[in-house]
Amino acid sequence: MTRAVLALGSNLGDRRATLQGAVDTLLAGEPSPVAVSPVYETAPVGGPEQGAYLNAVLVVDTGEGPLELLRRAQAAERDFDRVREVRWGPRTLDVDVIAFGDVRSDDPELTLPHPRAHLRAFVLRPWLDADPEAVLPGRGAVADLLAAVAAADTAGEQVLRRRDDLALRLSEVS
Ligand code: A4P
Ligand code: MG
Repeated sequence: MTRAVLALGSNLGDRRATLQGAVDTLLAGEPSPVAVSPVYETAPVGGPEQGAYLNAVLVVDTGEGPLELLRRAQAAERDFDRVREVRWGPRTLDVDVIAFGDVRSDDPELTLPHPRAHLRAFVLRPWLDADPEAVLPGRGAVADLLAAVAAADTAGEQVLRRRDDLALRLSEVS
C-alpha cells in the first residue's frame, strides 16, 4: 500500500456537493480513506478573475500505482462535468495528485510531487490539518513550507477561511 495525497478544488456550481461527490467517487474505488481535511474557502491564485474556491485534501492508501490514481482523479473530474476553457480558470472540480509515497517524477502527464504544491497555501493548510506530520517529498515538512508561503505572501493574496459548516465526510453514512 502507498500513502497518497489528493487536493480537491471547486469554484463553480454547488462547490461543497461537488467536493463531497468527488470524495465519495474516489473512495468507491480502490483507494481507502486515511483522512479528509477541513474545507477552506480560498481566494483564487492565478488565472482570470474568478470566484472563490473551496479546497480540501484527501489522504488515501492505495494498492494501485500513481497513474491509476491519476486516472481515478480524472474520472472524478469528468463525473462532475468539469468545464475548463482557460488554464487556471474556473472549474466545477479539479483533483490533483499532490504526492504519491516518495515517488519523484518529471513526467508531464503526472509530475510528482505536484510541481506547485509547495507554493500553495490552499494545498498546504488543509494537508497539514489532515496530517500534522506531513512531508512533501524533496521539499520538506509541510508545516515549514506553509510558514514560508505565509511569510512570502506580504500582499496577503493567499486568503484562506476555514469553513467548518461545509465539512466533508469520509463516508456517506457517518
Ligand atoms: N498533471 C501532471 N502532474 C499532475 C499531478 N500531480 N496531478 C497533468 C494532476 N495532474 C497532473 O491538468 C493538466 C495536466 O496536468 C493533466 O493533463 C495531467 O496529466 P488539469 O487539471 O487538466 O489542468 P489545470 O488544473 O487547469 O492546470 P494545472 O496546471 O493543473 O493547474 P493547477 O496548478 O492545478 O492550478 N486557486 C485556488 N484558491 N484554489 C485552487 O484549487 N487551482 C488552480 C489550478 C489555480 N488556482 C487556484 C486553484
Ligand atoms: Mg489540475
